[in-house]
Formats: sequence, structure tokens, C-alpha cells
Amino acid sequence: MADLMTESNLVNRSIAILGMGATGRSVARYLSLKGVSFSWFDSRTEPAALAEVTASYPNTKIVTGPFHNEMWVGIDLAVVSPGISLSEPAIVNARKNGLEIIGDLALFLAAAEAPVVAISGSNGKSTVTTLLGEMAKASGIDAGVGGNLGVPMLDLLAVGRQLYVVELSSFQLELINDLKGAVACLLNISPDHMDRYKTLDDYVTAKQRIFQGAVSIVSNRDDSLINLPSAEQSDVKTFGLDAPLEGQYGVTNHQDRDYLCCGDERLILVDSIAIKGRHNLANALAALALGSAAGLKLSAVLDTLQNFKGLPHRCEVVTTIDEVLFIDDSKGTNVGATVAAIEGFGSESAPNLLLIAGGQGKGQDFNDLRSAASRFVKCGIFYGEDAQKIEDALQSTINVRRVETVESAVNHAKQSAVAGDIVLFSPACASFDLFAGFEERGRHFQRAVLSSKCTTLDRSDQGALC
Ligand code: UMA
Ligand code: ADP
Repeated sequence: MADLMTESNLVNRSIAILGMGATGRSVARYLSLKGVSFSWFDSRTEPAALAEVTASYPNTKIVTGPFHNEMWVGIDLAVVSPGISLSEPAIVNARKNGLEIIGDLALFLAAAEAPVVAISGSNGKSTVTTLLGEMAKASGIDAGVGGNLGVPMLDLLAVGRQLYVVELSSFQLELINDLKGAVACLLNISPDHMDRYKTLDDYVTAKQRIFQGAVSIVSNRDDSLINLPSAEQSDVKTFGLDAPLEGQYGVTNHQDRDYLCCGDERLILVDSIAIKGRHNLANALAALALGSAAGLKLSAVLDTLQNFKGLPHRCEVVTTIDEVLFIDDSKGTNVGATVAAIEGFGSESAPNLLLIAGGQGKGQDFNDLRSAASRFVKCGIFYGEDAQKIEDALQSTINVRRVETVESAVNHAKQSAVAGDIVLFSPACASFDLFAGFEERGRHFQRAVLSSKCTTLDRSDQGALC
């Protein structure tokens, strides 16, 4: 496929871009720079970027409104944005009729002239992608860092780059069969986007595509849903939270202190790593393995682990009020992430967490929260579109409270928490019922926590919930 995607071959294709979001616009920029023309389709009647796109591409055929079979007349290659489902009838028919359908990843891999590290997983992608980008910077390497994380990967391409570190979603992986010699990392798999996939198997299959054509692989040996390729197929490095075999990554205890290790070589003391929580140890191990696969300087890699404090809204400490810690994990957008956050901050001695969760459940099974909640959560405060579903799953296990907004959830938590408790905002859901995205949702939480009249807890109703 790569040969067909090179610049000289693209000029001879009749190309359609589907979607006018960040991806579609980056594809348009890329093709325009190469002097390749295209048509542009978006199934919304008035996509947000329509005015900008029309003004910037006055000579391009732009069609909005529902996709249909006739739109393919004269087209022989479609570049589809990740948010557009491949089960759209017009796309299903086009594929049946042999139309070539790709995503921005195929164009990117064909064009990238420096090594590529591709990172996927249900959770931890942005953390590990950013961490590895920081490690590269500390090693003095000019790396382009982006993908699903934010900057579309085609916008990262630049002459002189020495490395690309890209976060890939399952949507971006759906159309790829060959990673073209990239270093591929699959961090973990737990159900997500079940409103897009018919079965968990379909989602797992999409994620596993990251291994196809990879020159070396970094993956999680603790994750039973990941099917690792055999060592004969590729160079496979695993990480896990147990003691590692030779050449693998893991955690060992030496004289009562935990270390991240490669085989029996102790690399770094766990306590000196800046990102906290068990799930972040897995992320740190993955980054160590990736740093080695990408040829980064070990000293720079280790320095970065000591300094990188994590991204906003990922288990971010907001403040402590009257000995109650408030944590913003607004990026906890699925059950797997929230379970990791609960297990990361829960106390083994007695349930200490007040969990605030809710939003759009994306078809997930909230029963999967039960085991972690029963061990660590003293009460759950639920809001938003799928609050009832979370409550149904947990009400026999923990105390629950329903509220309308994130702000009232914070108020209830402030009234109920006692010294030593942790208020964990990890919604396990998408945010789009009430917010523009997880960042806005996290900002609402943080503002409510820090609101001036509540710099001390209101204890008038203390214990009302828990
Ligand atoms: N559109 C249609 N028909 C549809 C759906 C969308 O025409 O059925 C159009 C919309 O009208 C809009 C455009 O497609 O004009 C939007 O395209 P898109 O949904 O693919 O989104 P982009 O703006 O291109 O952003 C995508 C990723 N979004 C999704 O995968 C949904 C961004 O990840 C990514 O940062 C960006 O490419 C750059 O690579 C966001 C995301 O939520 C953060 N990702 C999911 C996640 O992390 O869980 C996978
Ligand atoms: P992604 O980009 O895959 O969404 P992030 O790095 O943004 O991942 O982290 C999102 C959330 O996922 C975090 O806020 C945390 O709750 C959870 N998380 C992070 N790393 C892991 C991990 N290795 N395993 C499970 N959950 C994780």
C-alpha cells in the first residue's frame, strides 16, 4: 500500500476526503502541498468548519449532507476521518465495490522519513506519548509528537525530524494492515467505544492491528485481552508489574524498596518517579521500553521520569482542603480508566474514596466497576446522561447519591468527606452530554473544588452520604 500512497502516485488518483474536522483539514493541507487535488465530503449539513474550508479551498468540490452511493462517481481513493464509522452504508458499499479506503495514518507512514513510534491502548496513550516525546527532547532529538493526542499526524511531518511519536486510536487503526517498520506499543485493552463496535472482539481486533508490520513491539504481559505476536515475528519487549525476565521490563523489590527494572538491572526507584498510581508505573515501564527501542539516552529517559508530572485532568491533584484530597481524573472516560484510578488511590485499610462519575456511557457495562468500588469507594455521586446506569450497577455495593451537575456533586462530596478521604472525579464516561470535552469538564470540577466560599469544608451535613 505504501507505494501507492507516495506523492507521485497520489497525483494520479481521484481522491475524496471524508470529514472536515482536524484530520480532514490536515489531509487537505498535505495533499494541497503536494499539488494533489481532491473533493471533500462531510455528512453533516453544516459542519463546524464549513465556512473556513470553503474560503480556504475555493476551487475544491465540497459536498455536505448525508453520504450516498452516487458520491463515489469518479473517485478511486477515499481518505476517511477517524470519527466516521466504516459501517456507514455508503462506505460499506464503496468497499464492496473495491474503492480504496484509507485513513491519515497510511498517508503519514508512507511520507514519514524518520523512525515512527506508534502508541495505542484503551488508556494511558496520551500520557505515554507525551512522556516519550519529553524523553526524546531531553535526549536532544527533534521529535514530532501528536496523532489522536491532538496535532494530526500529517501536520507533524517536517524535514529534518529525527523521530515521530504518534498516539493512535482504534478508529485510526481500523484501516491499516502495515505499520511499515514502526515501533508499536499496545498499552492495555479494556472495553471502550462500544457504541461504535458491535462486539468487544471487534474493538480488540482493531487495536491488535498495531502489531502488523511493526519492526519491534512493546506490550503489556499482564493484559489478558492482548494477543502478543510471537518473538519470531518481531522483536517483542513486554512490561508488567511483576519481576521481569531477562530483557523484559517490570518491578522488583530490593531491600524493601521497589524499582523499575529491565531484567535484573535496577533502572529507577519507584518513589522517585513523578507520575503516581499503579497504572502510571505501567506507563513508565512502557516508556522505558520504548525509549530503549527508539535509541534514546538512558540518562535522559530516567531524568524525564523524575520530572514529568503528568498531563492535566489525568489523576491530577487539585488541592487538599481540611485533609481531604481532591483529584481531577476527567480524562477517565471509560470504566477501565476509572478502575485504574480507584485502584491507584484506594486505601487497603478501609474505603477512603468519594467517587464522582457520570456522563455518556458509550454502551459500557458499569458492572465492571463493582469489584474496585466495593474495595475502595465509600460512596458514589453520579450525574449526567447515564447516571442511572451507574447507580443500577453499584447501588447494592456502595452508598450512592444522584445529582444534576458536577458542581452539586462537588458540594455533596465536600459535605460528606472526612479527613483522610479522597474525592476522586473519574467519570468513566464521555463528557459530551454536558461539556465540549473532558478538558472543559475537568475545569468545571476544579473550579467547583476551588470556589472561594469552600476553601474549608462545610461540615454542617457531614457524613450525610457515607
Ligand atoms: N463527520 C461526518 N460524519 C460522521 C462523523 C463525523 O461527516 O459520521 C464529520 C464531522 O462533521 C466533522 C468531522 O467529520 O466535520 C470530524 O471528524 P472526526 O470525528 O474524525 O474528528 P477530527 O476532528 O478529525 O479529530 C480526530 C479525532 N477524533 C475522533 O477520532 C473522533 C481526534 O481525537 C484527534 O485528536 C484528531 O483526529 C487528530 O488526530 C479525539 C478523540 O476523541 C481527541 N478521539 C477518540 C478518543 O480519544 O477516545 C478516539
Ligand atoms: P488515553 O490517551 O488513552 O485516554 P491518558 O494518558 O489520557 O490516556 O489517560 C486517561 C485516563 O486513563 C487517566 O486519567 C487514568 O484514569 C487512566 N489511565 C492512564 N494510564 C492508564 C493505564 N496504564 N492503565 C489503565 N488506566 C490508565
